[in-house]
Amino acid sequence: MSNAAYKEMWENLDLDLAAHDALLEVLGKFYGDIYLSQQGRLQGAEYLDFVLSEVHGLRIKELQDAKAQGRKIVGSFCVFVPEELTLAVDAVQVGLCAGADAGREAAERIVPRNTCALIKSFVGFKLAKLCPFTESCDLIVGETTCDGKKKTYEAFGEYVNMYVMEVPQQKNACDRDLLRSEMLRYKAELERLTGKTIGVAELRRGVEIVNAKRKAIQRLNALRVADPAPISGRDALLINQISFYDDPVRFTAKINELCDEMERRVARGEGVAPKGTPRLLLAGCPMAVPNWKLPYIVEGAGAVIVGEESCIGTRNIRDLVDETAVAEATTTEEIIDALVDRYMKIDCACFTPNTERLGNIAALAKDMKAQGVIHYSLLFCQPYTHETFKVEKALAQAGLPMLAIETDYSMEDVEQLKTRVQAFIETIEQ
Ligand code: BJ8
Repeated sequence: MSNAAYKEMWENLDLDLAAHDALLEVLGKFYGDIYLSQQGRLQGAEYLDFVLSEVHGLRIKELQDAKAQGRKIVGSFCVFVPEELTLAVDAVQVGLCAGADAGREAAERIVPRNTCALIKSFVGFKLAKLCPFTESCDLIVGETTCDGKKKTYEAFGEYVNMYVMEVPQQKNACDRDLLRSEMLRYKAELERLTGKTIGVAELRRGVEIVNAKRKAIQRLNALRVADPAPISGRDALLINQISFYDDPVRFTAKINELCDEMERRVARGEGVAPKGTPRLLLAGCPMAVPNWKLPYIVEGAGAVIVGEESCIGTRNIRDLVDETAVAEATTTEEIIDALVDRYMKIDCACFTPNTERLGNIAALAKDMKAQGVIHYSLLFCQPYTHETFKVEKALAQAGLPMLAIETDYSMEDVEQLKTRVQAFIETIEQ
């Protein structure tokens, strides 16, 4: 459908139509340059192109239709918000993290300038009336992870229906208890929001859907071990990004189809870049749509990205909820225990200490046959920037070179980044 066909819907959502049109135009051009210009893409990438072209159109229409049927829309900014519970009340969960500079000035009216670009972006999108996802939400769930986010939610809560979930900062028994009680509190909040009760069957179904989604991305990542790489890092990142806002059942089916195609490609020994192309792993802060700057630079410089150690990447899909425990459970509390066990494995830099992450990055780089790691921190992101030093040391011990990059969503440093990335790739090639 054309944008004109959605105009009424966007008007009803109180978007700033002129600014929104301008945003879609820039996004379309950016997507064309970064994605459609790629050689040797999989045929299944048509799904990605379609979802992206309809990101503020058809998908928002689907959300509106779901609302008309009485379903609720829940927005989130973090992989700690358990989609399994959201699905158990037949609500729709969408990710609201944003990856563009639009709205930055508006955001700086309510959050400090030295706040990371990801936070400023979701605040700015709301204040500048640019985000139909945020406007579609009945509830927005924040979480107490980094200081930037938790203080922002206080200000953001003046504009949206906000609920904040407490996330522990350590991994002792008392922290597990805290997360468990927070899952139960979130369950009660969802039941209050929807007037539904979550029973064993509903929660099992939620786990089934989310585990299937994670398994599809695990399958995709396993295929990326092949050399030549069967998919670009850009497309793999896009798949991870889309996993946060497309319908989970449709997403899983489409990604499994794409994996079938990748399997055939691997069997033929074909890929998106010649065999022997330098292989790199990206690690660090999440890259939300349309933050494709660094992958574009890296792959434009002649390397291929074979993994993303980030929440819009492996951190969100590495661990599944234990299906045996869920099958044997007779109460919702037992299933919640299985959820807590899974969510406590998340190695976000907001934890202290966060030593598992160091081993996990080295293991992932080894599994993916990466020859180097690019550690990516957003400017003003304290948790990930702090961990840069430890990650570099751990990777050096594992014999892997690392390049540390700190950047934001602006394009001002593109040339400088290109030079640094090229030099890093040359070192690897030598
Ligand atoms: S579990 S990584 S999704 S908190 S980049 S806003 S950390 S200052 S995003 Fe995250 Fe959950 Fe952790 Fe994952 Fe703060 Fe850093 Fe900004 Fe960040």
